[in-house]
Amino acid sequence: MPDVNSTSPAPVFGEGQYDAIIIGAGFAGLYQLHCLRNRLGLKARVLEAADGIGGTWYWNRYPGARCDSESHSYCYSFSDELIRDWEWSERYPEHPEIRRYLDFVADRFDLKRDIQLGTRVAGASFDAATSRWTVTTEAGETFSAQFLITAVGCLSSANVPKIPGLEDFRGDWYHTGEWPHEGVDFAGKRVGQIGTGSTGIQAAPVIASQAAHLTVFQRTPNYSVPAHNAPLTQAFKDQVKSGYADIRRTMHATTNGHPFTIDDRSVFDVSPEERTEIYEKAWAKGGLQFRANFRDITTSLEANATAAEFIKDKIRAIVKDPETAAKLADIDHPYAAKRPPIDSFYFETFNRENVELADIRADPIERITQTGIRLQSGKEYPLDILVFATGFDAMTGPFLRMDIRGRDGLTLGEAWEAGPRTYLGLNVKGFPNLFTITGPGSPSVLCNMPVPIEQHAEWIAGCIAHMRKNDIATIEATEEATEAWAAEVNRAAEATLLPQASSSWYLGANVPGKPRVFMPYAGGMAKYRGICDEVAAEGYKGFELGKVAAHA
Ligand code: NA7
Repeated sequence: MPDVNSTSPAPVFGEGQYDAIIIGAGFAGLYQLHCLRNRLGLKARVLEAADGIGGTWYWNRYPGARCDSESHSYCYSFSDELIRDWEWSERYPEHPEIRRYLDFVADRFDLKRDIQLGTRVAGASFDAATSRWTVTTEAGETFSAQFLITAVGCLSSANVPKIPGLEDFRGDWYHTGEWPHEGVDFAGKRVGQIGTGSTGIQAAPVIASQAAHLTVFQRTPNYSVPAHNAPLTQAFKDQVKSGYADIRRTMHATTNGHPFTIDDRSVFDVSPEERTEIYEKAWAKGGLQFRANFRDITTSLEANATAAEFIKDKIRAIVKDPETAAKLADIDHPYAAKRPPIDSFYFETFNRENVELADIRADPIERITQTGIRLQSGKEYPLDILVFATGFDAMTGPFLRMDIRGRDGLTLGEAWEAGPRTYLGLNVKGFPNLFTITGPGSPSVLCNMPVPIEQHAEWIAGCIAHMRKNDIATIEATEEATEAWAAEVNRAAEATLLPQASSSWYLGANVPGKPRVFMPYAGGMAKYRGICDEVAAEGYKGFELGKVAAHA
């Protein structure tokens, strides 16, 4: 890792003048502020649209919202003191506990005084004459900074599909990613939930337990493996604290940044009986580890089919009504080619008297009416509440809703017209001194998020330290490096089954009109970290470094 401790004298500032503006106060923004201010001594400010810190966990408060990564790995790993002093209560942390954790971190490192809440960034433009960014907020405030760092998250721009008639609906409707803080009272209500991704699969069992009736509108059936969430035992908590160095090492050495390794065996190295036994054990254990039982589940269709069939059999065994079971198990993509959900009694929920599955792939929604949803067949579902668990304009959405302009007024929207183009998912050609934490083209969403976030924040801090030390004013990806990285991102995706899920948000396919480009880097976190380190060690190869005085 580059040295983040070397500093050069900080420049003198006027009002609104900063070394760095960081957009977003989730996991990424908080740690980036810590790296830049507490370690490098820079003047940095975080601008956050929400009225509280927490990023995705500030917004996602829907029933059942919890992380799919295990709590002992869904946290910062840079500080042994944090590991020592924080205690998670459950195997998978629920949203309020994650917010409490981030609050604890922010207080521990005295971050809040440099975080400006309730401040939505409207746009930013780069001035080549001064090598600085001017950042404007929706309220009309202006900030100037040498570096602009986006910590905007990958899944923060809610996707409410344009289904005709929503404006006529007389009931209440909500998107899971913008859930009211006071909660929603489902008691006695007829609820319709559109969407069966990770969110819908978490929400449905909880909504069903509270509402009079729930209809789940399913377009694409999905795999899910039990989470087996439970309170953590004291023995486990002690083991995590005493063995954290090993856990961190594993998270840094694995493809997905999780605290478990992928078995080196092929599906076909074992007999069918032994394989079933392995899958049964994995099912009983639960969690995202299911796909790590064999090395080829995510790369070979034949290998994948064995896991897929196992899960489909489980669905058919759990769900009592054969017709509903058939609809739930009629899955059209390889297991884990879309983000694999984990659940707490999702399939069991369809055995409840008050739950119904509507197959909107067979019979699509025609429109939303004043009183509910009408399908093309004419079938009507009367509803009091409509829940959109319809996901996000992933990865590029949070960027493109801001007006970001680089050299010569080039907008990010223009630069990404045919899909996002970045170098390492860290910078965009034409946008000097813009750093994009977990940006498109980096491993990001394919990983346990704190791991890629820490790696990016540290790399960016190291890069800025290098620039300060060597009197470098600007850094910008070259066209050649951008082109080569796009080829590497494609190559890495093609080596997996990931591009084979045609409706996946990894491809931008969930948002009509969005360019279909496989966005995250699928080459693995450990490999990616090595590439970034090498780029830094070789004097930031692939970047053009400009020597113009930056902070006049
Ligand atoms: P996802 O995974 O994008 O799931 C969204 C769901 O909503 C999915 O089932 C979609 O079906 C469905 N959807 C989206 N638009 C429509 C329309 N127009 N009509 C019917 N159904 C629709 O989002 P999640 O919030 O569940 O998960 C996002 C990530 O957050 C998750 O992976 C974790 O990383 C955390 P489709 O598959 O497009 O047919």
